Amino acid sequence: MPDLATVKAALAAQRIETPSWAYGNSGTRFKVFAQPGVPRTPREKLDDAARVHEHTGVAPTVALHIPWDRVDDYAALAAYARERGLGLGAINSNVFQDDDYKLGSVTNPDPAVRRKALGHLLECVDIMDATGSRDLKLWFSDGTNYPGQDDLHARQDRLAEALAAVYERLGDDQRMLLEYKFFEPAFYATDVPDWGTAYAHCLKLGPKAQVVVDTGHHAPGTNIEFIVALLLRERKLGGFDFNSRFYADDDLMVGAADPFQLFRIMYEVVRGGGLGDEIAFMLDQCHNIEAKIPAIIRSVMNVQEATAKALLVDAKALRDAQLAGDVLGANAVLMDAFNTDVRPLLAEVRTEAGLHPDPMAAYRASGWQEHIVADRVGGTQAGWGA
Ligand code: LRH
Ligand code: MN
Ligand code: MN
Repeated sequence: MPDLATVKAALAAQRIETPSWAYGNSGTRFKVFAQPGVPRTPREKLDDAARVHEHTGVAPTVALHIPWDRVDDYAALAAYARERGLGLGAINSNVFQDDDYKLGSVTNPDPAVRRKALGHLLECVDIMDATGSRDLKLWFSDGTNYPGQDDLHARQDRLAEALAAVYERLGDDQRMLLEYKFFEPAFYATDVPDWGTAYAHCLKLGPKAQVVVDTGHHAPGTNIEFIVALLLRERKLGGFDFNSRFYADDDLMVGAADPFQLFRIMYEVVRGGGLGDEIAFMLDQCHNIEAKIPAIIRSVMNVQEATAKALLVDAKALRDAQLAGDVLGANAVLMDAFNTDVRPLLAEVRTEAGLHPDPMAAYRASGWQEHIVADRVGGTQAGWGA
């Protein structure tokens, strides 16, 4: 059996980054349901993120989305975060919201639009310099809706050119994480639709270019843990955008739709030695109908629970069964870990770290929700799904 002290140490050391946009109002293209007390500024988003970290102890960084979190002084924002025990995490670029990007951003047939998009990506690296962020997250909505609309081959060339320019601009300690998504908003062909495309570009670029796996960005039935295992083996897994899905890019709470899948993913992370700092474990979610801060706390806990179960897999018993060709025995080892109730173990880890054993209860008792509802009027939209 795995050594319990080692398991606990790994759980205590785990870090999960929360996204600034999950704190703001969001919705679908049909309706944004405004909630009372949501943040009106990036600073207020950090105030809320500080609560998540205070109660979970494992969420010390916040990802920003530019321009949703545009401020005049990013170094001052980073200092504000630090004063609250937080750091600023990945900078998420946004080249999907301008009219100019109707036919694409960095793959647009018009060189002027491509220059504008590249300018934004380079500006994001400037912001990273100011915030001290390590990772630039790149997601391109670029693609085409109709066969023949544009040259698929040429679009890859344009993409490669832009990525190379961004790569060139990165500092020694900075990385770019290339995210893929199989469809939406483009419906015929997306320019970075899958891990293979992202991997091919990252491989050519070099070690500072890594693939990010957004769990909601795959076709139904895709074996995501296989992708994770493969990228880890190739040392090309840069991070996760965690969320869960029933149908497409649903952005629901991670581990809510399919906790077994999350466990299988985390098992491959553990098996591949990926539970350290090199991989960014980020949430990328929107809480449209549920209360935001508790939903983020719940999401962090879901990742912790999946991780705890993955750490509890008896590696030796599993290997013995695998080598003996014991199909049912090997499967049983994995299922035993998955079926373990790890909540008491996590409660213990929290208590040992000086935290309340139940972060949800601690948040409810803290009075923060009542405070923000009374204090904040006119919360802002996340910028997403408007
Ligand atoms: C795209 C995506 C990407 C964006 C975020 C808001 O669907 O996953 O990561 O930056 O949503
Ligand atoms: Mn994402
Ligand atoms: Mn998404």
